Amino acid sequence: MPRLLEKIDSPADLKGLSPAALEELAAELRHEIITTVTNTGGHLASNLGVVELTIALHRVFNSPRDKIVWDVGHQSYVHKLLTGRRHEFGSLRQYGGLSGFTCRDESEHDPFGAGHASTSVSAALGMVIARDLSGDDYHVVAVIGDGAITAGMSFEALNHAGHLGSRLIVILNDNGMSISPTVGALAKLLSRVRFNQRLRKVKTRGKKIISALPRGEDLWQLSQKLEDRFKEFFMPTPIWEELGFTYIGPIDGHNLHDLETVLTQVRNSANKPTLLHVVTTKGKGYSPAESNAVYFHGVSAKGGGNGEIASYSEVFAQTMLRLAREEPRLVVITPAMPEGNCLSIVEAEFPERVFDVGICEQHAVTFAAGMATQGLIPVVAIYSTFLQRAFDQLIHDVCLQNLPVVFAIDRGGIVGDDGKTHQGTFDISYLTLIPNLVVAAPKDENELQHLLYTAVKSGCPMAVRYPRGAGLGVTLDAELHEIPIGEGEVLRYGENVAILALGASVAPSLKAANKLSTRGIEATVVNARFTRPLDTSLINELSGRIKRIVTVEENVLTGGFGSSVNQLLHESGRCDLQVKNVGIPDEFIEHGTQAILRAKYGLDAEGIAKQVLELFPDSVSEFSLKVEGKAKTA
Ligand SMILES: Cc1ncc(C[n+]2csc(CCOP(=O)(O)OP(=O)(O)O)c2C)c(N)n1
Repeated sequence: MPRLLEKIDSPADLKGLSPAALEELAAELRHEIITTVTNTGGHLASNLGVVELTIALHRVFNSPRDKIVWDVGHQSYVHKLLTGRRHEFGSLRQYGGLSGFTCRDESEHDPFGAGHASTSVSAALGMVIARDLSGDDYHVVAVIGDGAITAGMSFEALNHAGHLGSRLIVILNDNGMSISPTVGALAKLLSRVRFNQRLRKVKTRGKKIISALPRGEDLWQLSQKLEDRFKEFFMPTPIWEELGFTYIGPIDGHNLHDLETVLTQVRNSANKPTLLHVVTTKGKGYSPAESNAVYFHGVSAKGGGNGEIASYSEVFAQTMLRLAREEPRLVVITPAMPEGNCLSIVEAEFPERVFDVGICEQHAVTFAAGMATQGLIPVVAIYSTFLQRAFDQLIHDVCLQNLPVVFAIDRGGIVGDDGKTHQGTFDISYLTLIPNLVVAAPKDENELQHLLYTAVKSGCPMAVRYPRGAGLGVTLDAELHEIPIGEGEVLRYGENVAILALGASVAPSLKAANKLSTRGIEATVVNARFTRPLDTSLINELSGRIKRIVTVEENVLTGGFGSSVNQLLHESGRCDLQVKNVGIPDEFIEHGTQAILRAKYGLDAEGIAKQVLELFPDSVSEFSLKVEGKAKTA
């Protein structure tokens, strides 16, 4: 029998379905998501938790006229399946396929693109004001999780929305989880509501009142009645109401009938900011994900990863554990990413020295700065893309005061399947311009541990940036040692060209040099290690003897490592050189595997060799023929 899903080409096709058909559709959606995402990789548990909520939203509201703004966008797969993208769903997160997040270019049903958390209420409020100024009357609904709502930006937006008093609907999708259990006082408050037995009784009585209401009764009056009657039980109400919102809930996010009833009421009667508290189960309907929502928050693509070789994140965590044993002042801070940073081993031994601060990157950095003023040695474990959020905190709170905070920057460079919103291709640029900050990138996982050790010992602000994924499989030294700050190393000698490579680009540059050697071109390869300060004496010495210089980095060329080298060469008056900068062009990088993207941007060995060869015009055509020939036989 054909699936119901086959007939859903737009949200309009949902409207005539019976309750039984909707239940059937919910099951089909879950099945589709489980089978696809276990293959493509992606955010599994979060999507399974919002199946009924998404169906109800699309039945009650009229997208794209009404705007549904998904926070983060990682839970938008059901929305994608219901808004005309089901045929392409198998291409989720694949190169050239659907994005794993909401994306304005992808569909008119995605009024706001996302990937980073906690933007939905601000964006939705902006739409509300645009609507009101233009005299229109569509609805704007922000859907935000209990993790994302803890961020400062969400509170700034809620505060402003309450102040403006305009008609905005915020749905709090409360599953008690961020990636790990949500942290903080608000999370505690919400969990009291979810689990308070007395409140459950109140909910049952409240439901009876709702069903007894005459049709069309004003929702505001309804919530007043409930509030008057059971005020002492509605613990979270004061918070939202003090912020200027009408609070409704909590309601069961897997009961389609209740969801539709309440959403319809909200749609018809809300005339000010309204927060609807919906309780869902992360991973709903797939028992492995329900029982381990942390593990199933994001699953890897089939065949992805290299289980044998330790990842950079694992080596980071092992090093932290080792250093924490020796150095009692060391503390580690993570903004809601303890799993991604593999911090469980450190937390298990030093629970009082690992701080998950929630999705609060700005707070994480200034919190660390405060710790450093009192003699602690804070290590902020953070993804490159999320540190962008805390740029001013880096400058104003850490570097301006020259405080010894260590930044362990994971997922630097091309990250792959998460795409445009998550590529770590800007950090070298935004870090290099900050006075006092040392910026380093290891050539492999062994050097990572030494650079982390160096950073902890350094007594100054220092960032160590490393890539996503498995290391190179090199042996990890038993003893840690400091690496002199600002010192690069020459890994290979050759007189025709000097390749100065940073971090993850060192290994492919060495391979490229070997390829070039077969063409009679001998390259010096330098592991730059530091992009701030640069190894000026080494670069000046090399540029004095070698007339062709190539820089390689997985970062945008603007303001990157190559740009710093150019500046140095310019300042040193080396205008007689041929210089080429290899890196990311001035654009946002799509999703796709790291291998595909590195090949596309010429950052693998083949691509680097090809670009170096452009400095040797006489050899180019012969070399390209060779590369093409290889590709054909491969
Ligand atoms: C600024 C930022 N920091 C961290 C993340 C990584 N991240 C993606 S989803 C997520 C958890 C979101 O939790 P919640 O909002 O409760 O949604 P749920 O997955 O539980 O439905 C986190 C921390 C991010 N996307 N953006």
